[in-house]
Amino acid sequence: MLHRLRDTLGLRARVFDVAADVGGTWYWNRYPGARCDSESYFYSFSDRLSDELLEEWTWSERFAGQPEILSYLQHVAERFDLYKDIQFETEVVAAEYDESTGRWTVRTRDGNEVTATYFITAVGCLSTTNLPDFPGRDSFRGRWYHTGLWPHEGVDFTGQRVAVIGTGATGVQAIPEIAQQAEHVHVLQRTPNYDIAGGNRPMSAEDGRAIKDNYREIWRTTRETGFGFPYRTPERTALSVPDEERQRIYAEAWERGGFRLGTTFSDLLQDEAANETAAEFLRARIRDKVRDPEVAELLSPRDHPFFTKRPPLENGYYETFNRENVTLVDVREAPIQEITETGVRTADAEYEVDSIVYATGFDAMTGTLFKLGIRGRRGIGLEEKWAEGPSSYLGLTTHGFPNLFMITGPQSPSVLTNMPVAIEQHVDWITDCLRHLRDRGLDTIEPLPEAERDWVDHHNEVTETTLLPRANSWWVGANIPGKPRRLYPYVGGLDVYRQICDRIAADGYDGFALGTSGATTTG
Ligand code: NA7
Repeated sequence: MLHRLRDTLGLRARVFDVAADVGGTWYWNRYPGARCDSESYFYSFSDRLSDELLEEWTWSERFAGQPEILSYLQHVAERFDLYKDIQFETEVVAAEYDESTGRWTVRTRDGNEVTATYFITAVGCLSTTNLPDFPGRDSFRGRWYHTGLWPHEGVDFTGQRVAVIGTGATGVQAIPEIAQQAEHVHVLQRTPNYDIAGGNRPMSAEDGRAIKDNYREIWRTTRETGFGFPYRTPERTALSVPDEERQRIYAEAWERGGFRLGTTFSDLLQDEAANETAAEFLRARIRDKVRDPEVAELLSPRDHPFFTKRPPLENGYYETFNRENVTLVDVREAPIQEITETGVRTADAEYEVDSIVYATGFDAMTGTLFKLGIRGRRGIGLEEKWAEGPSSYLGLTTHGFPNLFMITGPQSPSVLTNMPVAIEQHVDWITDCLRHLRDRGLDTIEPLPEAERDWVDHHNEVTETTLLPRANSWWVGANIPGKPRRLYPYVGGLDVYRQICDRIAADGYDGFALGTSGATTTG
């Protein structure tokens, strides 16, 4: 976005980041095993940014680890001379729209402020950590860590007894690594997930070359698919093929690794019976890998359909439970009651440990937006407007907050897709929009209330055609006490979404009021 604003549009732009360097998620999440669940070659900037960058950067693994992604992002920031316009270690604490001037005033924790015509949030979807408020949490005398705020110097668990709370995508990556060091690991699981085989491996020179030679086609496909992946979901439905054929299709997707399993049939997210065939395939893989049948059963999800919570990718996770030094603890049956000075007390036992790792996730999608202290017309706060849940136009803009753009905001496809493709789509759309305004001597854009209502209605209708509302996932805000239960990302598909956004732009920003700081017209 900075590159586009500054180098494409010639605008003056300033980026604020609370971190000390670029990287976002890949700056903060330095826990052992941190790795991307999208394949490296399409979890990166596309040919929209630079063919040269694609040619010169070579990924070492099929799924890149955190250090490599961070290096990549640092490389990009240097290559495009971005550092000079990014102000690090600077937390935005307020962003207020002044109706009399039509400008935003952004205040930072260190007491400085800047004013701007446009205010764009690029805060990621998973950047405010969720630390459950267990009684006694602060009394623990050992060390504790949240995976999303991991110490930069790393942590040595050698000889330690460790409790890991949480078995989402993060816990599933960290647990096998911690188990290799620690004397004993207690894995405190509330909900088992359908973990898919990751199939990570080094990238060979031939793999790398083949990908580079095919990049044009790869990126084109990512822009034409619902999940932003370079592979398409076939039209076939799960129950339209005989069981044997279905098993073969699942097994082949499983062998290839990654999210392909979720794109084997077109109706897995809509049809419960179809979904159950994939769910049972995955439960059988757990039984294959875990020696103790009781542990295997405890690791097998029964309470929610496949892919209604984000399935983690696993590389050795299930086998970890065959180790002598790893114990699975069911904290659904016997919930965590308190953190004591020496460990964790559940309803039926006490676990004495030296360290606690909270792999307990994030206040997703709205948590960080609310922390920015955004106020629009009449001083109304975004948090106040969204007290019952987000209301946006395209997940990009919201009425009452002129000239605010939210990259991968709630009600946009964002976390239900391959993020870089979703981010680039938003960045392109915002860039085109600002150019449109400038070319017409305009400088104000705000969605109309009725357009916003229609978008929210459409978002809700699409949501209801899927199984996603069934699960207590962070996608619906269920992980944060008191958070309105809504599907936060848009599930209509990035391809469909892109077409809608393009049509709105082509129609002169249909559903928006456009104007100058003095006056507005309806687009
Ligand atoms: P997730 O997916 O939100 O996982 C958090 C885990 O922590 C999950 O297993 C939760 O159980 C568990 N949790 C949270 N609060 C509690 C309490 N109070 N007691 C017991 N267990 C708890 O976060 P991740 O960091 O793993 O992944 C986030 C995303 O990052 C991931 O989806 C990818 O998109 C990348 P629950 O399932 O709620 O019962």
